[in-house]
This record gives sequence, structure tokens and C-alpha cells, in this order.
Amino acid sequence: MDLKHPFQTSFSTQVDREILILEAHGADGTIGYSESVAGRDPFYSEETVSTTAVMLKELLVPMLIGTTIDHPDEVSQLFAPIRRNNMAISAIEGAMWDMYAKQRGASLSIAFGGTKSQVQVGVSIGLQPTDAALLEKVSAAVDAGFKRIKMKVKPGRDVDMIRAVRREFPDVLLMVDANSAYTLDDIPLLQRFDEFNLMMIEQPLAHDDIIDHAVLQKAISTPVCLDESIHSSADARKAIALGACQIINIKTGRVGGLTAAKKLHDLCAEHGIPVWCGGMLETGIGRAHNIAMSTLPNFVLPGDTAPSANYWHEDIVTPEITMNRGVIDVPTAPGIGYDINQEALDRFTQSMEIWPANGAAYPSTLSDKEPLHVS
Ligand code: OSB
Ligand code: MG
Repeated sequence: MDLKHPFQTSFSTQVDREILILEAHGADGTIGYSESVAGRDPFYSEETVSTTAVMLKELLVPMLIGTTIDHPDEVSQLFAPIRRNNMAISAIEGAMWDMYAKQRGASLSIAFGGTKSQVQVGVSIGLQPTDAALLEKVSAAVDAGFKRIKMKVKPGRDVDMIRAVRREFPDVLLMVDANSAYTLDDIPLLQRFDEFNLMMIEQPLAHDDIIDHAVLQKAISTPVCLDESIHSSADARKAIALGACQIINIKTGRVGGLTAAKKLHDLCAEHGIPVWCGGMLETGIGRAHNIAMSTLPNFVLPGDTAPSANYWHEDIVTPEITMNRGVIDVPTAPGIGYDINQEALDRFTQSMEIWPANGAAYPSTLSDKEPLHVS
């Protein structure tokens, strides 16, 4: 799917997304939907579309098929012996959550234990070629009512750029995301961010670091938020104990699913660490899961759950996800709460693979598709 605008971070420029969509067909005909957030390249994390497909096909689906699951938490338990591969696990676990909610006639939010009927929405703005182009983007985002603005930064596109935005927008809730572009040698530079009253700086240091972030947090007043470094509740516990961050961004894909995300959320709540929902340029399917997750009570900061039109010319859910002045009304229909735009999904689908359960019959429309070759 082509993005409306290229999305540039310190690690890559994305112009489109290749996305693995998973449909889980229940014996009763219920279909659960989910999306793997893995990218085409292993630049955000080690997982990719291909590794996700291999893990699902060769390991996760065979483990799940034939297993009786009474609650999606059991999916998380079933896969607990597997090291990492969180995005692949999250994809299959998310589809089971959707199916579970639909079978109970409950929205995913309610089935999951969410408590909010609306979620607060921020926007993530990629690196722009010039400050003027960035100011235009920020201005449009402020006009649209986003509850906070996040800008990507990297060495050479930081202090002067942030100053230019702050000068024009002195009161807007502003934060930056470095996606691991700095090192401890940059402490003097990162200290200069302190004058801009940023809500937080997200993942300034290495993707696999917790210790250096604790050193940095002691040297700057801007709160550090961790993204890439946190794959589990255990990671979060260590980061909190060391003082490596004051805020955590939770992404279902990165932490291995909704059940794992809730555990992490609860741990953060116990320690007074606010959380927010990160984004991975999802389609409406992954976005719907993110919205449901954001209804847990400790998601107190606006998330990267911008509406469909921020990313896509056409989304694969219907109605598309919309917001009103930075607020999304949580859907109340069963499961993810949005229908699939099947015509669009079929049009975007380049290949499909069916993993049958014990010889059960599949709708012929599915088997018409070209198989996906992952090896
Ligand atoms: O670091 O939060 C990130 C997109 C892809 C990979 C990593 C990140 C992002 C974003 C975009 O910041 C968030 C969104 O989906 O709007
Ligand atoms: Mg981030």
C-alpha cells in the first residue's frame, strides 16, 4: 500500500508498506483479523514481513491448530517458550482476540478490559527536507486538532529545527523521536533540547540499550520515553528500576500481543509510569487493535493512532478511521469494530497463503489467490 506521503525517520524513508494481514477462521465461521507490523526491512527491529510469514507458517499456526483456546491469554501462554518473534506472535494473538470478542458480541475494547469510550490522538511527523516544510506540516496538524505533535529528529536535524517549531507554536504539546540516532557522546547536544519544554524524547539511544538511557536521563530534564528497547514487562521493570525512562510507548507488535501489552501496562501503572500507544504506519486493522489497547486506563498520553486519511488514499477497513479534533470514538461493534473493505483488500493483496486446519473446507474466494512463497 502506497503511503500518501513518504515517512522519513533517522533509519529509513518509507514510501509504501508491504503488510502481512492475518485472517483466523473459526470453526463457527467467525473471522478474526490482525496485522503484523513488521516492515519489509529489519531496520526498526529484526523482524520482517518474511520472517513473520515463516514463523507463522512453520511454527505458530501449527502449534495453535488443534489446540482448544478458551481465552486469548492462553495463546500468549502457548507461545511463551518462543524467544522473541514478538511481531509474528502478536499477529496471530491479535486475530484470536478479535475472534474471541466477536464470538461474545463484545467490542475488542470491552473484551480486553478497556475502560474508555474515546481515545486521545497525536500525530507523528517524519523528517522533512526543510524547516519550512515541517512548519507547514505542524501547522496543519495543529489545525486538525491533534492532541500532541511528535517530530522525528536526527543529528543535524534537531536543535535549530525544534527551535523553529517552538517559536511558531509556543504552547503546543510537542515531543521528538530519535529512533536510536544518538549516543552518550551527544549528551551536551541533547541537554540543549531541555529549553524547548518537550513532553519527552523517544528512544534517543541504541535500540537494545537500557543502561545508557539511565545515564542520559540523569543528565537531561526532558523525560526519556522508551520504544525500541522495551520488548517485555521484564525489560520495562529493569528500565524503571534503573531510571532509564519516565514514560513508555507500547506497541502490541513489539511486545508480543495484546495480553503482553496489558501486563506491561499494568506494571507501568503500578510504578507511576504513564504509557501511550505507538504506531507502525498500520492499516485500519492494526489501528483498530491499537485503539482498543489505548482504552486501558494508564494510556494517559495521546497515542500515534492518527486517522486512516493521515496515511492512506484508501484504507482496508470501512468506515475508515476518523477523528474529531484529536479524539477517536472507540467503536462499539463486535471485535475490532470496523468492517473489512474486502474489495480494497483484494485489490491490494499480492499473494496469499492458506494454512488449513485438519482438512477443513475454505471459501473458494480465498484459494483463488496466488500462494505466497516465503522461502
Ligand atoms: O518509532 O514510533 C516509531 C513508524 C514506523 C516505525 C517506527 C515508528 C514509527 C512512527 C509512526 O513514529 C507512528 C504512526 O504510525 O503514525
Ligand atoms: Mg518511536
